[in-house]
Amino acid sequence: MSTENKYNQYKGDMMDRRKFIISTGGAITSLTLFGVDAFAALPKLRKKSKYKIGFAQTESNNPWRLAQTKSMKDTAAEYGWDLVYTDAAGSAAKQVSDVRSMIAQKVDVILLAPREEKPLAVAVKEAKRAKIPVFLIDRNVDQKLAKAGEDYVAFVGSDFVKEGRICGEICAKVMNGNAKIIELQGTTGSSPAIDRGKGFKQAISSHPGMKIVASQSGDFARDKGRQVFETLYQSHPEADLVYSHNDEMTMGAIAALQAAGKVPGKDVMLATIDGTVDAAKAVMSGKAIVCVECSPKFGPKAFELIKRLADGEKIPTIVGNIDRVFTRDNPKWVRDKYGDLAWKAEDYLPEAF
Ligand code: GYE
Repeated sequence: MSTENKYNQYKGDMMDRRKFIISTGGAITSLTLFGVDAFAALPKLRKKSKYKIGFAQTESNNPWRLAQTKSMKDTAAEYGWDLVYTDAAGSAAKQVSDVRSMIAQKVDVILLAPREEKPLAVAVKEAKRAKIPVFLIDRNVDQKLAKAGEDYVAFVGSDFVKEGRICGEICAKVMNGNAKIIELQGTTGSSPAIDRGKGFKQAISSHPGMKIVASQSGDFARDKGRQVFETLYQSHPEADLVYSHNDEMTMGAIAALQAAGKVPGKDVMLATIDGTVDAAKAVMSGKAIVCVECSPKFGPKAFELIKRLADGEKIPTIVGNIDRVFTRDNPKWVRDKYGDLAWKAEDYLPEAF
């Protein structure tokens, strides 16, 4: 679900709940049906000169994650605040226990990048019960299980549906509405994988010639992406387009194509998301058609939000990133469609991570 739709659904759910409270006359016995917790206000943050911030990372096996961790550590150092950093090493279960240990250490705020949408909702609710405000950074949780503005302060990150849609729109145009597509999906059950898949499908739905012939998870990782692509391409040699949910898997697919004697950007086109140095170079050399940005540099934004929370400001439930669109030549049709967001990959390169 898009962040916008999630927000609308959230608003709708709140209305339904309010109606429910009114219709039951606010009877406490009925409220417990949903768990009293759901109705308690978000934890507040006391004003202090120094905080202990928990940052629960998902894994550290790709440049995106490393850049995100660096951004958090650098910003904490700048502010002079303590950072309790954990790395879930690719395990949602470990990430839940990482959050529990942060609760036990009585951190003031938790910044959580939930690896998967469902399992981490539990941890979010436990933090709320311990009266620790949580910001979800870069990935979201399932809104049926935990809600922004109610169980956690806000989701801070990109509109993944939009990222997928932009890839789909550009691919449809470049491929003249005809392509046999291999989709490399991100981590199963993660919000970017779910929403990037959705957005791309939305965009190609009006082009009957754009067909996804195979789709599988490469877990957002380079070598897994390479292996998965190799297998899918062997059974679908007719594929002429790869839509990959992140740059690392794209680099894996490029390696597999080259090993198979194919020319990326000629025999098979690629569309990718993130904005790593490697992907920017792949766009510049014509190996990939487009790279849609998804910045990992969350430190300044996250810490600013913590200050605003302590100041008693009302934080919006979604704090969105603005993602740019990188192509080799930044042609007019791309500029017409995406305006200021349309960039030449070459001009972006100095900022790439
Ligand atoms: O695109 C990917 C990373 O959650 C938005 O996770 C993030 C994604 C990012 O592993 O490279």
